[in-house]
Amino acid sequence: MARILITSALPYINGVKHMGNLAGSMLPADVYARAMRLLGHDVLYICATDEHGTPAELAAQEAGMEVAEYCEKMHAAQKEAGDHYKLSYDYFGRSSAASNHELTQHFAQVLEENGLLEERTSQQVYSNADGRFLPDRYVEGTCPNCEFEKARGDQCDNCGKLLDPVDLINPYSSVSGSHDVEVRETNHLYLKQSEMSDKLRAWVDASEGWPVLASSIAYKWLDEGLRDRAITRDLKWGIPVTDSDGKPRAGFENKVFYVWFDAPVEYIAATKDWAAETGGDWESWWRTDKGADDVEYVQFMGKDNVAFHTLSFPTTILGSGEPWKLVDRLKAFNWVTWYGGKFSTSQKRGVFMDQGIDIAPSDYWRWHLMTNAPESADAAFTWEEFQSGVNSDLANVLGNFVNRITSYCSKKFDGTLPAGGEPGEAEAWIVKELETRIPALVNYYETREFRKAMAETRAIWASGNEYLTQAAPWTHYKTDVDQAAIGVRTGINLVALFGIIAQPIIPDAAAKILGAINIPEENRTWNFGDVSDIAGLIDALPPGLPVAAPELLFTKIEDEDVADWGEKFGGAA
Ligand code: B3M
Ligand code: ZN
Repeated sequence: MARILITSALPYINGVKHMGNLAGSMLPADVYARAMRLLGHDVLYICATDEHGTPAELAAQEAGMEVAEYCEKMHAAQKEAGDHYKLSYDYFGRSSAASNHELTQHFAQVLEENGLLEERTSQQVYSNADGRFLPDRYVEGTCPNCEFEKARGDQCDNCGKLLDPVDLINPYSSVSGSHDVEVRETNHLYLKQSEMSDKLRAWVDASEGWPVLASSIAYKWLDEGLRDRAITRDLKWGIPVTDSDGKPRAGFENKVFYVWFDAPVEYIAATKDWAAETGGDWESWWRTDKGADDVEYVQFMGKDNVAFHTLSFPTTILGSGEPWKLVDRLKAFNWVTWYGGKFSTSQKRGVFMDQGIDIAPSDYWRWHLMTNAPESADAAFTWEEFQSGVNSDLANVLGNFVNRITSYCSKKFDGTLPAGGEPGEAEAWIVKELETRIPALVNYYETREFRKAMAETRAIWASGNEYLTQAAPWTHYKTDVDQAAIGVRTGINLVALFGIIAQPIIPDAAAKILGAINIPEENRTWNFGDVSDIAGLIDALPPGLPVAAPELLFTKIEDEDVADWGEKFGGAA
């Protein structure tokens, strides 16, 4: 039994996330957490809302709310959305929590003591109309390179050149549109990442089990040379910059820490809050001097977050000189696209988590998004594939199997698991099938290869239908009830097995299946025992066990549904 700490990238606070966000961090983390729990590991799955930064302030302003009030409301909305999709967080925290203020300020302090922070002056665009300094991407103007008139301060979308907002010609605020902007000097704390680069490279070199997507991003940044970066911002909402005595730092009274400095620290702070609520021992998960040595820490995230998790946050951790746990395994995802394009709220393209749940049960989304996980490349969502995956895999393969054999058992064997009969050729076939497939399935989960884990799951379900074709209890029933009995008994044992392996992906349907055949909670774990005894596994249930057909498991998605959804949420153009 291992101790596994799991975090998924913190969803940003400014709105309920779309299906692509769900697929690229929270959902796979949840599926992994569930599988590892079933395998008997001690799992802690932590997530939180990421609540600071300019976009939060602007979203609150647009909603006509105080930012604190807005964040509270959106945190609740995101928590609810997560519940709808059965995300089994052990704790869902908030980066604005007191614990994170304290810990973020602590990290800044030790970094400063270690000589890794420095105050530097820079020039930044200030908008008089908005009464705020503007982050680079909120300044627009004419590109000095190509004369495109709507270039953003960080980059020109027309010619692609990376820009500095102070170089824009005729700059204006994209928040208010006001041209009443000026360049002002401002002081910030810089984290000297450049000085940490050898240490970081050594750590990346020593890492194991990162997908190429993650390590190649880390090396790209290391090879280009790490730049020192400002970890403070001229904003009101955020974590105040303090001195060692806890008082506001002189000259930083109107500044806060940069959102990407405090957000990853929230992984730790949320664990502290989890511990305060549950009596758990947070240090045993995070401090290598307090027992976290034997913890395997796995992070899930989209590819745009990789640099922050492989370089920035590790700079904070390593730079602190304190014995904090660093990530061991990092699972990064590409994008889910909407028919090959971008999700867009304003253009009504794509489905967001709060809408999805009114369209289809969470199991359908979970199955579809995991079978199409954007692991090795971007993956396009289409309603057509959503329909075909649900209909063929869930309804036809799994649903049909379960329904066929449980109904037959109800009808011909009074709804009790029959005794009698001897295993024959068909049973030998399914045993052989499962002897390779079950270990493969477990292995894919352990290595977080989700598409393969899903494909293996589907193949195991499909082997059940093949088994029934071979065993054909309905044919034998008339002449040899015992021969029929072994087919039904094996079939019902397979129903149990199929429900048990379905749990991480489609927990609701799995619970219905396992409930209908009365599998006690304690027998639903992945204690598959010795795979050399698959024969025992498929004859484990006690004869006499009451068996019923579950209520309807999966309703098929009709073509009209697809047409209707395409109209409402965008689809094939
Ligand atoms: N909030 C993800 C994003 O908004 C970001 C993740 C933080 S993880 C510490 O792109
Ligand atoms: Zn340009």
